Amino acid sequence: KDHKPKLYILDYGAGNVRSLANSIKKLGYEFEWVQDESDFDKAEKLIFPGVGAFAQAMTSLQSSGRYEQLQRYIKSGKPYFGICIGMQVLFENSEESPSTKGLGVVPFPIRKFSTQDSKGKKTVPHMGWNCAWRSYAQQQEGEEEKLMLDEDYYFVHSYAALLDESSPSTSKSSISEYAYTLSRYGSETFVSSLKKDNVFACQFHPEKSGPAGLDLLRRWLEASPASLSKSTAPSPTSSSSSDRIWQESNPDSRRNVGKGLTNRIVACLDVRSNDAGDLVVTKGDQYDVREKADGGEVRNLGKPVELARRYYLEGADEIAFLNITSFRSSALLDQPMLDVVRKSAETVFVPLTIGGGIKDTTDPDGTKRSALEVAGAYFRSGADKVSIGSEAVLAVEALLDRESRGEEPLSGTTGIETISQGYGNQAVVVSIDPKRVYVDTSKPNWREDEKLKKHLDCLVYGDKAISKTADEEKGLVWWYQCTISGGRDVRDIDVVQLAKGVERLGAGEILLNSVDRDGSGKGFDLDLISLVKNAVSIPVVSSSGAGSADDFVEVFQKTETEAALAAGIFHRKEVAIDDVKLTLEKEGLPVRRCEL
Ligand code: 1PR
Repeated sequence: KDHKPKLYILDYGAGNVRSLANSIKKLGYEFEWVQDESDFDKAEKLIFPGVGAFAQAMTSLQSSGRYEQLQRYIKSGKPYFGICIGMQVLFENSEESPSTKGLGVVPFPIRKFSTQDSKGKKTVPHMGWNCAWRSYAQQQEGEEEKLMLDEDYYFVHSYAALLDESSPSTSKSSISEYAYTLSRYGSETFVSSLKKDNVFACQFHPEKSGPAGLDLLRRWLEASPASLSKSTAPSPTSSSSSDRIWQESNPDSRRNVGKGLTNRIVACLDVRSNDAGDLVVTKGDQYDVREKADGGEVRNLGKPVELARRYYLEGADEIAFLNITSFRSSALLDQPMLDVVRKSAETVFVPLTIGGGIKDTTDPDGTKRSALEVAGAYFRSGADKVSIGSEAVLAVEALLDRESRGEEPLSGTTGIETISQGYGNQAVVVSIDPKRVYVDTSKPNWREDEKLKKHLDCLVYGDKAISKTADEEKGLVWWYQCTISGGRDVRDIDVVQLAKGVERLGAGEILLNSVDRDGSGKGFDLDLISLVKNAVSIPVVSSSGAGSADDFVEVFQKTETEAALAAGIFHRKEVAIDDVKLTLEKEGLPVRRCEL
């Protein structure tokens, strides 16, 4: 009775599979990694946590001989659980790589999200917490059999099984036999999970979806192979009845089904060694982290792993660690920092970002380490994304320089490029530390100033020639200058140039700080955020200056930002994460609420 089916995980070496391993261990289950063909015979259940790109996944399955082995395993009727790319490989093909064939278990294509929506520009990748509508098949299940409940799950992907009623082969009814849940991003509807006989797969990451994701994994792990392999209830075929069934599936859900992507709240931990050499969470004002009195010690607001755990339990949608003095040493020798990520990933089941020192480095013994290697060490420790700061500024300067000389702008060698190629662009965040530079408008013809002209891009806001709330008459006009090394050095490049440049290099997200607002509690710099948000199509996390829950309402109502980050108010327990979410919810702004 107590026999636990032998569980195997298929890993092809891309990205963070440690989180899945941690989730399974946390749920009290053992597993083995698939090492050779015989493991497919021994496996009584199999999970394939695909990450990265479709073509890369398929090519690696083919070159290792796993393609046929996996196909045979699925045909054998034993339970299969695919995650993200592990779901997409089941499909016919993907727009991501039209010449690469999928496993063809689901006769349906994978396509790219549109970057335009009825509201205008739409951010791709679809990154964050979104809900799933239960399908007809799911409604036929008893409470015990259900794999998913009405919760939000964490998604990060640019391609999906998109429904398109204009073609019979991509309509809702053509997929209703397979679809377990549907989700919506903007005006597009896609299959967020599927279940057909022994195959279950989800587009989101259960191992990163907090208690809801752990619950899904637990239900699948607990279910007997026989019950998981039962043939699926027949689905309605007429599109009008399936429409009704999808939409009325959750009449009394408190989760406001159909609300779409939620506004993300990120807790940020700036980490550095204090004067005694211990790694502490610190917090500065305008990047100065030392106490003003008492001998000017580094402010100590707690221990990194403990604080990360606290924020997970309090409902943070993501956690970011910034190793703020990392540029002084080699990241790979920084074992305490790798240890912080490793230990945090054991108890934190939402996405973890790690920043600081992600660049090409040389160890004291002369060994060269590429940014890709450094990032790889963090991914293997449990990070989902790496954040690149100073190096991103230098990389964009070099890109603009090559472009101005008429050369190929993309060198293919920068950390942003190599890491996004190896692990997908969703894994690469660029952290920007801009500072306002005020312009002396008392000078006649200040707009003609040669140096300033270069930054006109930044000074242009919509149809105005200056920043939105800037007051030209009072001489309050500014642009945003980029800095490196934690705000210590300024560079001659503005924030819009940088944001556009890193998007071209392959960054998947921007973490937008403000040196002026950091630690001030004055609220987010809305001008800065709109400026950057309008310049790029990738998600922007707004950071610096949060002083109250209302500041979060303001940033989500007045800008198009996808996420808002705070540090000081959370560390000092001035505002709880759930209070921020409650306040947002009251204002009709969708958020993920979870009960632990
Ligand atoms: O340049 O790639 O090694 O990365 C270094 C990273 O460390 C960058 O992401 C940079 O932003 C960060 N950093 C460097 N020095 C500091 C510092 O504070 N002295 N911190 C620093 C950045 C800003 C946010 C902060 C928000 C919210 N701090 O991390 O959490 O401003 O704060 P608030 O809510 O209290 O206002 P590289």
